[in-house]
Amino acid sequence: MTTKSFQEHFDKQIENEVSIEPRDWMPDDYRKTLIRQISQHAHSEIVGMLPEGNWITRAPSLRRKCVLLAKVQDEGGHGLYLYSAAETLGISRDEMIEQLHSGKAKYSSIFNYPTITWADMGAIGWLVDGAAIMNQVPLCRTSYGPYARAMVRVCKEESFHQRQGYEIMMTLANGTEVQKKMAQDALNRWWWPSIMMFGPSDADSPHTVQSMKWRIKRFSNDELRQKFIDVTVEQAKLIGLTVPDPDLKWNEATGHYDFGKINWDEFWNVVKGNGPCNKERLQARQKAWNDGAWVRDAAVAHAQKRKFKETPKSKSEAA
Ligand code: FAQ
Repeated sequence: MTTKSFQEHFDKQIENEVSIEPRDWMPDDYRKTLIRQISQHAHSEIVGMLPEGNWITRAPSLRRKCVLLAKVQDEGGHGLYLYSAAETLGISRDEMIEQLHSGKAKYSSIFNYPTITWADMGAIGWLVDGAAIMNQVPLCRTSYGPYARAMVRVCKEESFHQRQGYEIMMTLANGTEVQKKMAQDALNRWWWPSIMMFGPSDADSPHTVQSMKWRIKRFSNDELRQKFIDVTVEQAKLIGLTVPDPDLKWNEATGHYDFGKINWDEFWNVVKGNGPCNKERLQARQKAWNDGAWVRDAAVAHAQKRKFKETPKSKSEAA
């Protein structure tokens, strides 16, 4: 087959919704885009463990502690599925980790904000996992098979995460004046960064058009952001909290909420490494990687030892 006929076959698969599998031919740029997106996604999951990990020892009850611990563990698991999905495209885990540690690879901007009160655990589950679900449910139908299949399980778990966060917010919002204030303060601080999670507006998103043609992305950044705002504003109302956007207004004609201007300078500043916690997050990841070196070395040594034991002896040795 020529490159042209490979390309035609690939285009047909995309058009007919036949998923692309690791051994299928695919254009170089499709492969590169997937490696970029899936590795960024994997990095986000494991960096995303840090802001919440900060509260495991200080959760207000044993129940809250168990739930938070399970959630943070799930995020680590999501990272593993995603690194494995990216590896099927021909990049190694070590290369991806190196790109994260050197600052070459991005991870979600949201995880560079601090978690200063217990209510932040509620806000992260409700808003950050809520935004992640909005973005990731369509990824269950993304054109690359291993990524789509990983997303099915991830989305089930994220949906539990979103509920546990909303439940924390509901409890605080129905609590004492101080607790309600704490919940409102967390919403005030996490609202805009959550809105930014969906990425730049469509006009400024260099990758959306091509990724949608390849059916990697099923919706644009702005479409998903709008869907998120429409459902989340109603959830805030239900628990008596106020979304910190004076321009937020239901638009009868469009059937959507109109919302205020997003501070894109803040977004790009955080993406470029200058957010409140970027340095701290990368240092924590580097430390975890260095501290775990002995575990990786031991696993390699063990695998080699087993392989040596299992290698069949030659005839002369056996005699
Ligand atoms: N932060 O042209 P686009 C989670 C970059 S998981 C940082 O729109 P694309 C679970 C983008 O990479 C959260 N960088 O790009 C959890 C590109 O840079 P490049 C992560 C961002 O790829 C919860 C440039 O800007 N989820 O939360 C961000 O078509 C709680 C231009 O942007 C995923 O990764 C950002 N927010 O669309 C864990 C989902 N947005 O590479 C723990 C999968 C954009 O050219 C606790 N990813 N950039 O240098 C996606 O859907 C897409 O990659 C987008 C970006 C939508 C993030």
